[in-house]
Amino acid sequence: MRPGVMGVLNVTPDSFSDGGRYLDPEAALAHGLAMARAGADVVDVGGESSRPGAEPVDEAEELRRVVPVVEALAGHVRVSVDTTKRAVAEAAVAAGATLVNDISASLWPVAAEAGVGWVAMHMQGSPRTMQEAPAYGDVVAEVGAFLADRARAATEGGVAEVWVDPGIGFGKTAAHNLALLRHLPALAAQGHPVLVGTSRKSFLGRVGAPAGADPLGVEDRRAGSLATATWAMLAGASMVRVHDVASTVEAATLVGGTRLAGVGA
Ligand code: HH2
Repeated sequence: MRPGVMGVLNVTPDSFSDGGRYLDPEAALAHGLAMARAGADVVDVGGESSRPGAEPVDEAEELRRVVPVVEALAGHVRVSVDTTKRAVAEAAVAAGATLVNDISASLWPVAAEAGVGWVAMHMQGSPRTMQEAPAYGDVVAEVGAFLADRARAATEGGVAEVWVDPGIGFGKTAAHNLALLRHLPALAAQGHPVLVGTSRKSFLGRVGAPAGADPLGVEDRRAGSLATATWAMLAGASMVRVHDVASTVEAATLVGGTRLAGVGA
């Protein structure tokens, strides 16, 4: 079986890569359906940007952005809601979302009560300040221990489907991100399915630029996005969160094929 692909649908004016493009519900629905047609297994609907420096959005506004889009998409594809607010998670689940994608790693009680899945993501600090001075003793060990603890709490609390996500770019330097990618097999070995999101993130622009050149802009990070998504899938991620669904589905299919290669051949 191939790894899963989660398509990003930001219903926001300020997301770092697609901000403003899908704020109109009709445009959001059309893009969500297009990602489903391109093979997305999940469409992740978010109404609050979590890019570095982002300002929080109030609850009423986030509900207004997210709920109609979740409702319209839910009959067509599995929908997750990308939120840190309990009320938004509850409303999105009531509207048909079956996965709570939680960058605060705190909303498992919503998932337990509703009988839906939950993603616990690691973040150091909060989006407003997280990239000012990220620091760890051992990033791989600390992120792994945090996620194991959160996953245990959720499992004991009755959540049947628990995902863990190292939170690439969330309070992490480029070196931290690369270390987490390199050591994904250890995270996968903890026993919960792993979700990874590298798509178009700024470390790709810094690491992927030619020596001495300026960092690559968002639109020039597609190759790095696909390379790191493929790396993550080969290293044990069960799903990757991406903006460019079609190319990633193709890569996921190839990764799935290599897993079967030699079996009965
Ligand atoms: N990254 C972003 C948002 N949500 N959720 C999970 N589980 N993992 C991630 O890596 C992750 C996430 C940031 O990317 P994006 O949604 O494209 O941008 P913004 O936060 O500016 O809306």
